[in-house]
Amino acid sequence: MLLECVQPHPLCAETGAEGWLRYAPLDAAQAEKYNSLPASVVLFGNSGVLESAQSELIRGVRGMLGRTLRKEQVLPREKAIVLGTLDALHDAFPELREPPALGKDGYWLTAGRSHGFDCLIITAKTERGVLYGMFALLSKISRNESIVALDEVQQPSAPLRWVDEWDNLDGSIERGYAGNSIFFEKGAVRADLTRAGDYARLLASVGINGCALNNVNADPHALEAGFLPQLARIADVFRPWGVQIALSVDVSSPKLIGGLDTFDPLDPRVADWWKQKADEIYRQIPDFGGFVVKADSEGRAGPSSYGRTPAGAANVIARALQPHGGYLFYRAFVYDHHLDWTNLKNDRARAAYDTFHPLDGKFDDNVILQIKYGPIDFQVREPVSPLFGGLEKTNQAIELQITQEYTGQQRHLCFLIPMWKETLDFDLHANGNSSPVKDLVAGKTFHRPMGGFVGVANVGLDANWLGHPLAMANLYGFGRLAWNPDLSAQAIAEEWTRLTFGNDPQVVQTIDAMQLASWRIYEDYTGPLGAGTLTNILGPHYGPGVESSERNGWGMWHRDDHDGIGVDRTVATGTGFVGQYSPPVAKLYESVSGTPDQLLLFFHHVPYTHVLHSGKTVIQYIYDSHYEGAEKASNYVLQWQSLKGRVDDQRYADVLARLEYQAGHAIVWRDAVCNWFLRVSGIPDTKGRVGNYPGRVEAESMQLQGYVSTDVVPPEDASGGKAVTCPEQLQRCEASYQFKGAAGWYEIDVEYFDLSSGQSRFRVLVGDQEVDEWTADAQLPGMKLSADSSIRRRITGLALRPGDEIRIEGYPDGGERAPLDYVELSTPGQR
Ligand code: GCW
Repeated sequence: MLLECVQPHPLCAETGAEGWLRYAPLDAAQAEKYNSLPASVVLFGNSGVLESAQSELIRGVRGMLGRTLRKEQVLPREKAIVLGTLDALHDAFPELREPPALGKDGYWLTAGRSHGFDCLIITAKTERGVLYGMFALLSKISRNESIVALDEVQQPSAPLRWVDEWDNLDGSIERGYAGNSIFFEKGAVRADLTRAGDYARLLASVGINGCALNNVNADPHALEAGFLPQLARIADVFRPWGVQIALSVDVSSPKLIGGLDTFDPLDPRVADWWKQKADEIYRQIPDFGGFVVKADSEGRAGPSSYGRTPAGAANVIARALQPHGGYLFYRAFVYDHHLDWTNLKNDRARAAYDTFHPLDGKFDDNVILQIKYGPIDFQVREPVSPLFGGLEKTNQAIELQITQEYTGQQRHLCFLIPMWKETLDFDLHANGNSSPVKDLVAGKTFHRPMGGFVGVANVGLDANWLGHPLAMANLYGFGRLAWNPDLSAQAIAEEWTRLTFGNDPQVVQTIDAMQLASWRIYEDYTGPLGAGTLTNILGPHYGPGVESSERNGWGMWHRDDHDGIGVDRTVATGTGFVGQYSPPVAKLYESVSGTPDQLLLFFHHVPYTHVLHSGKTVIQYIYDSHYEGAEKASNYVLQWQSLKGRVDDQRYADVLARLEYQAGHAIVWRDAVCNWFLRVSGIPDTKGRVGNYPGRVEAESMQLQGYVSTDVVPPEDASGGKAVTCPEQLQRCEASYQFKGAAGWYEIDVEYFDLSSGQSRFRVLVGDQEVDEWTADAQLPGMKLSADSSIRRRITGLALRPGDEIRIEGYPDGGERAPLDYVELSTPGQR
């Protein structure tokens, strides 16, 4: 049955385009709570932001309660909802006294009386605060909370709550996993900015107040005179939602596009160029937020070309922005990617602190150092960057990554809020006392005027913004944590699920449980114990690639060899990184016994036989965690299936398909990592699983017609190190074998490779009967046979008899030669 749906409803197909702002109708019992909601809304003021607040309130109430609030110009002789700043409301409600806790961007939901009637007042010091208060009220209704006798003041923890988008002007997105840019295409700003406006609305609803539009690997053309009016169009659709736009800039722009023969930050002509450029921008975008700079990093130009410091580069640009109230975010992600890996004292983790700590106090007041949460690069587990604790006289912001670059690229479920919470709550003892990261970045610890949160979001044109329907919880959660880092991960998950899927308790409990467990599960089947990254860093940063982070200059090493694994970062015998922490923290990490198991291999090189706090050896932990993680990942499928009929069919099917894929890919990860460490360490799995796959038949060992055996590099990316491929000149190949097990019902997993260079077709036959056929058209990264492109097809409910021939036919297409890895048989419930 296909329901025609005007509004979200449990049975209607939903694309996810509304995100958490669906305003789905509440059922009668839930709606009853709001029977006494006033019928009128009065707006005091007439700015774009206030008008957004009013129209959004009307839209939300209409959606959830089926009533259209009456817009009144003046206070009516009946109850009303009132929207306006405290200043604007002063004459009508002289009794309202500004609550002491209320600051910029905060809001106050309260009650007042006018003409003897009760009013529900949404007020703030700023118009943006009124907008935020309105969204908070709608959120309460959507989550079916009471709004009786409201008297609530909420104040964001930090002034700067920004997202960065890594969009390129050609429309592609660096590390974006949900389609092309909502801002740019073919070197220009898109003609249709509807999605950009919708995005600003989503951002505003969680209190985000700034957005840098383009990739930090910045294209200087964004600053050219002809481009600025186009950017102004984006600012126009963002402005009604109180979100300032900003740009990433290349520090060499004065030379690249400015006609100067230098970009030396200390050259007065360079200073003048930046000043003229800033003035030009502000003439067209008066509320422009500022610039983001990535310099001297990963091949980007930087002040080092002239022997200048990052402070020199930052200040010259910041001074151009300062008269207009703009900010300069200077990224602390500065490191040498040509490090000598043979020198055991070299350590990329040291780079940010070594570079920026000596410059503390040298940055202007409108400069913010933007620091990734960990010292390496957005890994599934890193210790907190010591730089947060190393800046007393410099503004700082934490950079978190919403787009799941190293955490499954939105094909895997990975709710990042629990990880971010651990980071934000971590006490760096920077002031000799207590200084959790959340206070440092908000400027509270050292009384800095500015600071905050930056999330790299990378939403795209896909209808649901981030690809995986459950990944939007990370964007939502980022905004909520930036507003209030004291919220628990559980509370955030629950809010998001209720807003996104409704208030059915079974739906809420199931999705929350999946989300809350997902980071640890992802860590378990990918890279546990803080072992740097085991991800393919020389490829798409997606599947396993244990070797890829070793023996090269990128410095994301884990230093595994026959005897042990981990990077010695101690002061006593290692790289000295531990010494960048304050003494109480350094003391913890300096010793193996003080270091928590989850970070052991980040700080110490230990033998595989080292016994963890948990009582397991390192090697057995690696095996066990991968098996347990993969098993839990496959359980998501069952958990999700319990919700059939309780969430709309479209999102149900979309999530299910991704979870089924994830369950298969978790096994690819498990096998690759376990086999690697079995080979390197020579120590077998005490449970006998690694290297033994009952029911698995390698394609290369089947009877092949046309197919040829192909080595896969690195070998752990394919079962047995090999696959079969159908050679260039053939249009059809076959791999077959005889089933020798007992008669019964079976499931078959066919593991194959789906490359971006073609769309092969596969048929599976038992005897002469076709039991399945499909086209390999998944969107996976990778042009070659690898763990990045490995994927499985599960065929269930097969009655097999001894002697049956199982045959797989592959029909290659283009560069994709119908590549097959193995088939694995199991009885239902056996896995
Ligand atoms: O993690 C790395 C990414 C790069 C990115 C860089 C950065 C924009 O792989 O794609 O470049 O971080 O944060 O600058």
